[in-house]
Amino acid sequence: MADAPLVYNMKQILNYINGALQPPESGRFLDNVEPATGQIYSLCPDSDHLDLEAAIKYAQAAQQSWTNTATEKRARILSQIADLIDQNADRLAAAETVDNGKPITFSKAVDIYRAAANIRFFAHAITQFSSESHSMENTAINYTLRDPIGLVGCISPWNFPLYLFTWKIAPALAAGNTVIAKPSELTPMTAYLFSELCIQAGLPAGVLNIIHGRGTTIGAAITTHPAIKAISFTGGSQTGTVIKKATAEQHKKLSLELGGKNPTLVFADCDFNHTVQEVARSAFANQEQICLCGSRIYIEQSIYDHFVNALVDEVEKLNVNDPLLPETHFGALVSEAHMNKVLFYIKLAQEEGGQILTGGHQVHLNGRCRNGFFVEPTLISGLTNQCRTNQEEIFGPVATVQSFKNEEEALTLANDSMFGLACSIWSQDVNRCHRLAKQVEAGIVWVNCWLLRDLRTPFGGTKASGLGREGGQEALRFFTEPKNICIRYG
Ligand code: TXE
Repeated sequence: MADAPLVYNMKQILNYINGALQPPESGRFLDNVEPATGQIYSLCPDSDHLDLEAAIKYAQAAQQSWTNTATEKRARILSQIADLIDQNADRLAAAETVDNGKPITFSKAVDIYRAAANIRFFAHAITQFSSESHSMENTAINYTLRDPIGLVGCISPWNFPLYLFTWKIAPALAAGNTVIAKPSELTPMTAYLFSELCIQAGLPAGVLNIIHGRGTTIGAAITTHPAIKAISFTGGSQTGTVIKKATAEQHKKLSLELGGKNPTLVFADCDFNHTVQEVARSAFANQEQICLCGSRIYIEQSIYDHFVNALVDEVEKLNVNDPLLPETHFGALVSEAHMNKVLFYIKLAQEEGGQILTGGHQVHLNGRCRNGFFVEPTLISGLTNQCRTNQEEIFGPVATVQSFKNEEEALTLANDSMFGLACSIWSQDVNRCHRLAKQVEAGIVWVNCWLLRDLRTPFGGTKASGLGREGGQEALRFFTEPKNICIRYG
């Protein structure tokens, strides 16, 4: 086992308010546990309304000046922050792996790389952001203003801590809003390190305020505060419902990126070896703690046995180990509670009639990770589509396999879900792929690929998977208010 760097041993994470790092007013902190060891390694502020009121005061004081800052200057400051992320990539990746439990190679190649890319993308996109005019010949001219909303709230989850945090705050800041952001209390570290980079980059005080703490206390306070005009949230569908209800009477603008239970449709004419590898990756990347993971795998009957055997072999190559080791493919789950939730679903799947094809157990490592939260990647067959295992989001290393006879049955199985986030289709028949992609109930469809991302595209889902879209122009339009002005002449 690697002698892991003692990253921030018992470090007190601080809030970032009015351009300064400061403890919560209450002086209360939450224990922050390293998933790979099960040990408390740092302390997260347990912020409350006193911290929120202070942040709102300073954000409002900074609002006009930030809105009036030239777009190019806002873009330049954001680009400087992105450059600092790149310069600190190794330190941020190590911190992400310690805080979340994901493999260091994944933190570096995906999380931290994408955090810088998110900021750089919106620093450029805002300089290209335009609106429209509509001419009523010889009568009037209409033009649309898209001004920043003002003070907005961004609440992000633990599965991609810095990646999804920057995915929200970048368009919000680029569009000229001031922001109050709350990362997950399970993974606060990289947002804290990010605030140090914001200070270094010269982001004006009060423009971005990062308040750490529990979702049910400070998170709820942010979503319902009347001074905060819009909320961008990523997290569980249940929490999304709570936020919708809590803000209903305020008619607050909401962007909700929620859960998923995504189908993978594998046809007999797929590129077999490539599809086996990619379906295994889409099922178990990030310990399957990705809302886009393909956890319901449907395989055409004629290749079912052959494909399932090959898939089991592929999954069994995944090395479950200390996430700080470069050779590790599969790290720890984010918390003991989440590990127990996953183990509950594995037991439930067997009670529902499922057969474990591979995995199914908690992994007990030696050395520094002996008390870590590790579960084997688990593949289960023999379940119906209607069982809880196939209907509920587990968000952990559990995927199921089922067969289908034809395209119609594949589509019916895929759409038989309360969720509608993503889907992947594996077939060389281009007409079929277009036909199915059109009919599948999802916001994102990949054909012969998975998680291939163009940041300009709309990102989000339907049904219980969310409300609205992030990404590209969608994000900039969410964080601005359209106003049509009609001027009569002649
Ligand atoms: O999410 P929560 P959790 C799913 C996944 C997971 C489940 C619960 O199924 O098992 O959600 O995960 C803050 N008002 N996804 O518990 O609770 C919270 O502090 C305001 C899918 O981590 O939704 C955190 O910052 N904020 C998702 C954030 O919301 C509240 C990724 C997410 O926490 C709040 C993560 C409240 N009442 C989980 N309650 C995806 N789509 O990728 C909590 N929070």
